[in-house]
Amino acid sequence: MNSSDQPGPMDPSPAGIEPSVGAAPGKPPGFKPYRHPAAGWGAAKSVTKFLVREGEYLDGPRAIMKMNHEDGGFDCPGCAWPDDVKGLKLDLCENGIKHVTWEMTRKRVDRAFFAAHTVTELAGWSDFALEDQGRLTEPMVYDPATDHYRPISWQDAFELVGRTLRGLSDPNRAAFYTSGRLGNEATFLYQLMARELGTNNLPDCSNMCHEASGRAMQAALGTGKGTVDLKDWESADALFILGVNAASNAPRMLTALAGAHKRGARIVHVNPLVEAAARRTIIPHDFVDMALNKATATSSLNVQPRIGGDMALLRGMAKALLESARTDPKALDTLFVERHTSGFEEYRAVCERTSWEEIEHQSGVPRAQILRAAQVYREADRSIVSWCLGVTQHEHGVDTVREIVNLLLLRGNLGREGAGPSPVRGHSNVQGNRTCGIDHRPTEAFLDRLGEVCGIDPPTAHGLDTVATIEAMNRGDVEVFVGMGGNFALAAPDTAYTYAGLRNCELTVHVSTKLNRSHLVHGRQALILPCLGRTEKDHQRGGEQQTSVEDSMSMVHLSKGMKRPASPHLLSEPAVIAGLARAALPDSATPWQWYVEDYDRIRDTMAEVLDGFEDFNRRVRLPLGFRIRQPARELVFLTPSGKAEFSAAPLPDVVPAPGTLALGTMRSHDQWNTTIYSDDDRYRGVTNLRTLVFMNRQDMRERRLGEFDPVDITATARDGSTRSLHGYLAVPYDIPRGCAAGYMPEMNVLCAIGDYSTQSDQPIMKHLKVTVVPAADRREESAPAG
Ligand SMILES: Nc1nc2c(c(=O)[nH]1)N[C@H]1C(S)=C(S)[C@@H](COP(=O)(O)OP(=O)(O)OC[C@H]3O[C@@H](n4cnc5c(=O)[nH]c(N)nc54)[C@H](O)[C@@H]3O)O[C@H]1N2
Ligand SMILES: Nc1nc2c(c(=O)[nH]1)N[C@H]1C(S)=C(S)[C@@H](COP(=O)(O)OP(=O)(O)OC[C@H]3O[C@@H](n4cnc5c(=O)[nH]c(N)nc54)[C@H](O)[C@@H]3O)O[C@H]1N2
Ligand SMILES: [Mo]
Repeated sequence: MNSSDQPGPMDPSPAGIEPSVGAAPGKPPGFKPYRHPAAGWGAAKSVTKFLVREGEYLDGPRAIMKMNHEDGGFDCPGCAWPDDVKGLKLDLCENGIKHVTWEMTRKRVDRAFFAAHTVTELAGWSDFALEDQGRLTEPMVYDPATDHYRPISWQDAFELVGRTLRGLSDPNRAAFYTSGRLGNEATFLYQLMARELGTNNLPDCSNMCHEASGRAMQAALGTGKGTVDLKDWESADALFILGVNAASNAPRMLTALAGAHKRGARIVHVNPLVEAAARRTIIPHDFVDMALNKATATSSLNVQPRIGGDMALLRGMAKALLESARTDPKALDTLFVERHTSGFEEYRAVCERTSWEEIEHQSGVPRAQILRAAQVYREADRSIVSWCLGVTQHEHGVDTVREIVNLLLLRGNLGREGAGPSPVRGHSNVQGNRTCGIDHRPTEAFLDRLGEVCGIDPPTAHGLDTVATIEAMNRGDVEVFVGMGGNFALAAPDTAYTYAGLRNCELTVHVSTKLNRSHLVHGRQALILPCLGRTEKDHQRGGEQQTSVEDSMSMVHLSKGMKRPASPHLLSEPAVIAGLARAALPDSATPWQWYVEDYDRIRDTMAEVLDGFEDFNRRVRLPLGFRIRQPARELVFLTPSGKAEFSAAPLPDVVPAPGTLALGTMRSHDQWNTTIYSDDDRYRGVTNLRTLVFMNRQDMRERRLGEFDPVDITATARDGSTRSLHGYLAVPYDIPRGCAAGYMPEMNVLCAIGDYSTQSDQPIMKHLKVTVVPAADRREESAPAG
């Protein structure tokens, strides 16, 4: 626990940005390398502490027994890792439990709370303190006269939104954001509402997350998704895990890694940091191992490239493979390459042209180690490459994911058991959101089907993504912002600029479960619309409803809440959307209310619009749901050539200029995106500290920095503008020279709005160009923000 649960005055940084949580005064920060296995008793202890703090030690475990069940349970909102197909019903993790308990808290934010605190006062609270107030209970509207949120009826709230939307000169002056929690049925209604209004302005958290993966795989394989499932994970001979902190962010992957190790598969982790999942683990539901405190290794080889060095490393592995093919006829799957791919010769040529010197320099990995990784790959019959944000949130994220695919194609690691690309998606339904229509660049085929089935005339012009929405709000081109979940103000890059954009809106609307920063950084008019969480019963006219979600491996299944709603005034997300739509589109022929009475009706329409959703209502009720057809898995490539496409991009220059560092922003173990549970980061050995920067010891020595010395961090954007954070503490860490790391969302202050990838439009959140200097060197004129 930390003192940030004590509301305290903000410390306005030069950019006027409130810090999130910092070291607890009176509680000195700690740093001691973590030497225990991941998960195991450390996780069990942490869960117990958390349940006690939240007062949920009775209901918490009961809910957890219901989570991720084959039928009747709700889908864990913690991450998008799939449920075990072999009927193992209790593949739980510490962070999933924390996430669920956080939603189920007994604490409430009611009208008395809002009457007692002005918005200006709340803006001075830490983000932890805001969410820690508990669940929102009724719709609230901002009253500028008193600077308080006050209650408003649902009807009046809908009418306010409807009126404002109807008053816009152009529907493209509104933007509809989605955070990846939203169930499929609500997602479908949401995009239908936006398109019936006449806009494709559907920014989503994917724009900051896996956009690069989707674009790369679409171009290479004709599908935006991974092609493997858990069964494949269980039969792979080699697993390559790039740029993911699995023990914290996809903890159930530990089960797959431990299982792989036990059956003799090899596991290569590629990460500038050696994260906990790259060492060893004790799986909590493995009772024998728990009792004996017996850890299983989860890594055969750890490779630490520089930040952004993955593409060069992958290129090196491919080059090594092509070189060994001269003497080893089995190194390449030539038959597969001939039959199923196009562009191989160009790719071979680019690999030959790329020198080992360049590969070593750009990856930061010695050739001998690249050869070892290549050997693991060459010796495996079946390989899976898995990745997350360490690969995507870069300028060249698309090229890097394509290089992953290139490498897989060379050995025919596609379309057969135990092999293929496997991106680890983020939010529990972010993949389902895209499948069900949240896309600012929808295909014509999708729009045609939608228009035909739903009797609307959808707009064809592409809409705004996250970055473009922020820019448009600042220009005054977007006047209404609707956030369907999430915490846009903090999750988005360039905090000061994003705040200014939201404040420049005529109306901001947030559909949320908990109070967060985005409610306080608001437009001239503002609404907070509280909704049911995934753990709660959703009762509609047609009885109790279930919603469907899609996991990282394209399995679609139902989720059913079992808790009594946090307040009788909450509406489900589909009901909120239907209310908004009816108010905004009074002449709509869409049967909004009828849909909400029984979600089977929404699913019937979805079955007609969405590819792979035929017979949706029946198939989603099968014990584990159903898997969306994956043409690439069947070696059917919906690409222009009808084949899997190699790409032959040159290596980008990712080496930091002298005196600068490449800084990656990431999550701690004790947070869920913008929700911070505590100031600890157990697996990295940190206690009571979030305002830190991990640095290589030599980089620290060069700057005459010792452990916990305060520093100023200044990022220089592409346009030359600078943004700074002051008083962060330097922490020596096993990270390559020239690299640094720290926590999101606080470090979004440093991430310029213009610094997004030209390949994916994703903000480059893992590759900020910074200087770090002792805080004493602070110069007065530093850092005007964007
Ligand atoms: N408990 C918990 N679970 C979560 C979340 C959460 O916040 N908390 N968030 C969810 C969401 S939305 C997402 S998208 C995922 C995010 O899951 P992750 O991708 O694990 O998220 P990050 O914490 O950003 O960590 C990125 C990892 O990339 C590494 N990295 C940084 N730069 C590079 C690089 O250049 N190359 C390589 N190879 N690695 C690099 C970092 O060291 C770190 O290990 O997790 C999901 N699950
Ligand atoms: N610098 C930096 N910034 C990043 C990242 C990074 O790695 N570095 N990662 C990016 C990534 S991968 C992502 S996905 C985004 C995340 O961005 P978002 O999805 O916008 O943020 P979250 O923190 O997940 O949203 C938390 C809020 O969601 C609401 N909520 C929770 N459950 C529900 C629910 O069931 N329904 C509704 N309606 N609301 C609910 C609660 O009010 C809570 O406050 O952040 C991005 N930002
Ligand atoms: Mo994400």
